[in-house]
Amino acid sequence: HDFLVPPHTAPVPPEKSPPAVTPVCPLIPVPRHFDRREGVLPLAGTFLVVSEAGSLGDLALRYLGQAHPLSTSARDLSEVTPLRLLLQECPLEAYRLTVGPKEVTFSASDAAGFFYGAVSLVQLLASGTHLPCCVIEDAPRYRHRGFMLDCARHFHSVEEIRKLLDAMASYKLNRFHWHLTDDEAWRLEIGAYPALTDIGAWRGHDEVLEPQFGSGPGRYGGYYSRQAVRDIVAHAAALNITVIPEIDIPGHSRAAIRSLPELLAETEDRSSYCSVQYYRDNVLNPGLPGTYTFLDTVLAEVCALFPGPWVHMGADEVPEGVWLGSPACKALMVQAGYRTARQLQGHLLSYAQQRLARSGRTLIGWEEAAEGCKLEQSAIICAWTEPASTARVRALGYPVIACPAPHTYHDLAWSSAVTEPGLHWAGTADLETCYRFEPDESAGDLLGVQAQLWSELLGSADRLEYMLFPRLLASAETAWSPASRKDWPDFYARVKLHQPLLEQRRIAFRPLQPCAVS
Ligand code: TNX
Repeated sequence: HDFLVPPHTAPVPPEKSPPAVTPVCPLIPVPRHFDRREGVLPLAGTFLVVSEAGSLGDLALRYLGQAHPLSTSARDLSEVTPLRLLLQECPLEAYRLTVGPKEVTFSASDAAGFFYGAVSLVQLLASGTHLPCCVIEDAPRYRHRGFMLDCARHFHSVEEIRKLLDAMASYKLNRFHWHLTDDEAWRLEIGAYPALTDIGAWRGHDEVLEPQFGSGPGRYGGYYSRQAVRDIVAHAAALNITVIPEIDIPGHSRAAIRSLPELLAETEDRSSYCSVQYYRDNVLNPGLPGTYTFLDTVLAEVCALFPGPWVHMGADEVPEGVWLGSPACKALMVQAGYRTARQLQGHLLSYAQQRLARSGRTLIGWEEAAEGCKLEQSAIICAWTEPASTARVRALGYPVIACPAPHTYHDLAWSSAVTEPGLHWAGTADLETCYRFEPDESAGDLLGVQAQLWSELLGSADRLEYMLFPRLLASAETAWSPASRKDWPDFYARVKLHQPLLEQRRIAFRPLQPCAVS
């Protein structure tokens, strides 16, 4: 797989760090307004909660309660710090947090706003026994602040995913895009098709899924049971995170095809193609009725398991040459008046879109889904190829999530040093490259920004965390903070403050490099 092989590189200059500054505000992402006031609030052992928020404060208090003891009554007022939750007109997800010399107050108008107030307060609590007096007024830049994890190429445990969800929430990310299927494996238990996980969830074990391994490294992998999915969805919901499952079709489907050959094979198909990752048998066939039965069955179970409003259907990287030698596809083309493979892909995706719409779900797709031009404009597109593609897809009329590979693919190597693990196909991405990404807003409203972690090379949790942190913090700041508040030297200094917090979370992050002045 040369896709996975790093290019030969010359010696790499030491990484640059920006000039040292002392940040005014320790928070990541940096809030819209932060006014440092005179004085400090000495923290008592317990917060005495006085709330007029009712159930809108539940998420916030549950989150806060894990960091600091809470109570709703006190015998001795000197032993508690009053914490007030006030309802106040303000935009969705926005909050105002006031740390006064005697008490903490936060106000918001929805559960998410109170939750993010609590998230900021928990970050401030990390500064020690005294909180700095301050007033914070904050609201997100984007509605969609995503993180995509590829659990297909390598299986990541439920425990690891919970840990990542916790980290996401503490940096105010709110959408977990869960890449569950790919060529290498199928990770989601589907009751109607046990073979999908009996066969498709295991790599390296035999000649069926991975003949290239020969006797191979031995069987490895795993899948998410329906109960595991429910646990993850519930854990995410408690952190104001919506889970977006991805079933990647029609390309990247080799594991499904090898697991269910009776549904998806057409022996007379003379098409010949090769995917970016060198697979020659990884694309579903839109000309076969079995493909639609498969989709109906899988999507019914997906909609039953995932309560969120979105389902991602992939649509990336369908190789050239596919379908054109398939009699079934030729028949469909004649019948529908199609002339290109793109139209066939559009046919399949719009079928999925209609199927999802009947269950009240909106389809999301990678950039290539926009190119068939068959989809209803409610479809949401993840623009991934390069920063300029965001505006291109917007111009086609679709709402867009900016996911440009050179800045938001955290599987890229940190640098071109031969010792750095990671992919190189879209360049390398140090913290500054990730941080300096600014989405192009000229083409209109953008739903948001998303970080991606593909996992071809992530065989362990340590490796995963090394690639992701602290780059995820850079993506989170771009997704939440207004462009005018972003400041690279200031961010760098705040990441320094956050390293001990990442350590406390037992995250195997890549430490900031102690190095030369720029
Ligand atoms: C491209 S981005 C892919 C993935 C790979 C990734 C590696 C996209 C929609 N497809 O299949 O894992 O590059 O960086």
